Amino acid sequence: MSLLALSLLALATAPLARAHGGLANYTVGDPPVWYRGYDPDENATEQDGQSWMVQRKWASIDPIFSATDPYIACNKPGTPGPAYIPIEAGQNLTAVYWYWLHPVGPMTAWLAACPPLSEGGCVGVDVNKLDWFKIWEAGLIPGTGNLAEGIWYQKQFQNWDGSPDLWPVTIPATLKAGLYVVRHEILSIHIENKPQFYPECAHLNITGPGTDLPPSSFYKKFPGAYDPDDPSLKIDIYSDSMRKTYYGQDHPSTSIA
Ligand SMILES: [Cu+2]
Repeated sequence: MSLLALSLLALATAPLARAHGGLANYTVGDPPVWYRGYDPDENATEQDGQSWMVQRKWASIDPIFSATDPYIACNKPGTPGPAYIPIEAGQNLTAVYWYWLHPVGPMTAWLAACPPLSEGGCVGVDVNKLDWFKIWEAGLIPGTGNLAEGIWYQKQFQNWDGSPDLWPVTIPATLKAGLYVVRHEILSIHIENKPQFYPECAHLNITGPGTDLPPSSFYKKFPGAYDPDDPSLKIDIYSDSMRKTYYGQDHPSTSIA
């Protein structure tokens, strides 16, 4: 690892004793309505099975290191709560992180349709069998520099003034109404050849007049969406060749706007 990499790591980890981070809350609308997520640092018995729980349980802030790990879908253990965030197609769903440390790697947001409530809704689904489609992505911000020294969205969305880090994603305006699992993923690639996946999932009740779903060619499984040998996962961004180029990840955006 280069000196630059080491100094970036030191910068990123020095201010906080706790490492990593995660998706703590969601907001909808303006003024925002807040929805509490799961908090691995809080007492599990006060959260498990609670009627208000919209997020799938993630018991640890630690990353998932393998693209083939079944928990890459909705983190571990990924058990569902019974509640849904109500949101209209075309509105923003904002993911709230109380802090985020890592600076480099892409961020993506995905949806997967669930059966109707009468058939179990999103509570009854196997998240490894869902058809996921990507609705949002951001990586290195164009014009800010190369992989190592440029500014990634993952770094740009951080606030170090005590305010939360906000990640707004628009629900596609013409999306078919119904129940969905939303999956936010931060992929951190600051460590050579050791990608870190940070996924969290929640349940949405999306309303609106839309009827669209993307064509099935956009659907991906988790695991399955990523090839562990993909050069964008097995990567040393601090290497000399990577300072100049980047192999983009092969997971295309959906066609619905
Ligand atoms: Cu971390």
